[in-house]
Amino acid sequence: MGYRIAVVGATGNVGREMLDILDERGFPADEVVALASRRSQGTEVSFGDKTLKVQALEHFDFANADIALMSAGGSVSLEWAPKIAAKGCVVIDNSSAWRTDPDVPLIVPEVNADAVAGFAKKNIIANPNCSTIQLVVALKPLHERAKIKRVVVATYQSVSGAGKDAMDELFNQTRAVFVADPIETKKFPKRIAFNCIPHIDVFMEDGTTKEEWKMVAETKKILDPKIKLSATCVRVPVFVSHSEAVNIEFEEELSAEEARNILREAPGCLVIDKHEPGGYMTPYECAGEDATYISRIREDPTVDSGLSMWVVADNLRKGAALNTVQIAELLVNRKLLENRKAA
Ligand code: 11C
Repeated sequence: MGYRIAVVGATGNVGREMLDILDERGFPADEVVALASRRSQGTEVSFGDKTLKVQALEHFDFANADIALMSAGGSVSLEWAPKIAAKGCVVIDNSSAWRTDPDVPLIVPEVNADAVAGFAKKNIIANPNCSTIQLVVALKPLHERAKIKRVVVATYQSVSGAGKDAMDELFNQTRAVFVADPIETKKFPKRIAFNCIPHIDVFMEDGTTKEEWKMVAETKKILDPKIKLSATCVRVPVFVSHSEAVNIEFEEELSAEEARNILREAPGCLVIDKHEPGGYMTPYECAGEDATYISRIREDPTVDSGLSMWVVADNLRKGAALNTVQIAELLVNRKLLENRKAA
């Protein structure tokens, strides 16, 4: 039997990727419905070699769907996820709205697949933040071998993480620089073209940003609450793919060579680590790819057991849409949808 899938937020960056990935991976769907706000009703989106007409979220009866893949922002999700779940449709939500709810599992299939069964309490599963997903995919196999004590990470996040308008802003500002037009700033607090902005999401009381807070809270929930993590999140003038410079301190000894071998075998990871010019992954090359790429793996001699590395992934795919579809595949492969009830 095939499943009925609703993609909520189908006209956004991530919604479109969800449709592509459902098609590419041959997800066992009898029917895929594209939903968005009333404003987008009637817009066409591609699904493989077909075109889907976008329907209004408000008019769709979710009793007719098994899974809703949602990427429509936190406030839409807070309002709609419980309503959808109450119809017996399982919501896999890409926003930050449900991630810290103790009754909602926060899942990266390569890391904590078994926790998915907890979805039954609310019929909602949360997809982590993009910068967290690629980090925990790379950390998990190393944590299993040598127990991570502390992580210090600096991110280099692409503008697609802030949506389509943000991508247009980078494009328009870059063009304006070349033709000497005035630079317009709307989405970002400062010019992003030929610049870096050390600020993603809102500021917290302690001077960190919410993006940094999310990396801490989500890593603890997904991987291990004992891991200490300090993050600095930076927006860079790259269209797609987030990069991270990661420094890790372990309880047990772990050489760079062993870490490289562990990561080579780890699910979802691809090691590109030649110690020569160009022997590493960059975000530009990573766009459109599914793996989490790990490069520049080296020992940190300033602590008893430490490693530094460079981690890159496509934030719209592994950081969002692909991870969401992988969670849906988990539900199907583990036959978890069969006996579900309305939440
Ligand atoms: C960014 N990581 O790059 C953000 C986008 O909590 O899901 C995703 C925000 C989130 O701006």
